[in-house]
Amino acid sequence: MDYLEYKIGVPRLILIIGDITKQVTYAIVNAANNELAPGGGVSGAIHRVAGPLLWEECKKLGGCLTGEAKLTKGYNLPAKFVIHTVGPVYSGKPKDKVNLANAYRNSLELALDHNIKSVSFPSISTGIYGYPVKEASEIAISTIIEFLEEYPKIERVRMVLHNMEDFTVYVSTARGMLIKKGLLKPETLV
Ligand code: AR6
Repeated sequence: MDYLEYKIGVPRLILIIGDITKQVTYAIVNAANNELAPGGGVSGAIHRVAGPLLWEECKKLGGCLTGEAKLTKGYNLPAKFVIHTVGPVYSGKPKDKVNLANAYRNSLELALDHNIKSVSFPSISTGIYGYPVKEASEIAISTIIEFLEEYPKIERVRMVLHNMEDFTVYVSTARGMLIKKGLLKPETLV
């Protein structure tokens, strides 16, 4: 199984194994750096598919602070917009959690402000920035669920995991949290 969908009231939280550059949602989120320069990982892949005009637009934005988010067009991507956010470089300090939660929340707020109804996230900070996947999944999933409960105008949030290992971790975190909140009955688990 490489796709799971959970209802958070009316909105859906979707966990999927895949490539963020192929997602057909209004916006995809880029795990960017403070300069919003192409870089490697997800960011490199997004810039490659979007084409050089994405970097041209990014250059004009004056960078992005850790935990904040900025919007550009999607150019040659299937997504209409890219939300660029910068996760923390993992240090093991309490501020990592705050910065990672801010990256998810500010991305969703930007989507809401622009009437963007569907968003795909990669697993921010868990690649080059070294954030342990289990810890990061708890922050990602709890922030997304809380946001969707508060703002059901966003219809779909997709977490796009790059491999089965990360997907399994995110599924286990999401199930645990949804059961605790009474949003998923243990006997309906898949
Ligand atoms: N689709 C979905 N997920 C992907 C893809 C893809 N095409 N490619 C990689 N991943 P990373 P970070 C996963 O390193 O840790 C860049 O150079 C990957 O397996 O892209 O936030 C930026 O410019 C991992 O699980 O982001 C920054 O300098 C996750 O995406 C720095 O890396 C995030 O990995 C940001 O590091």
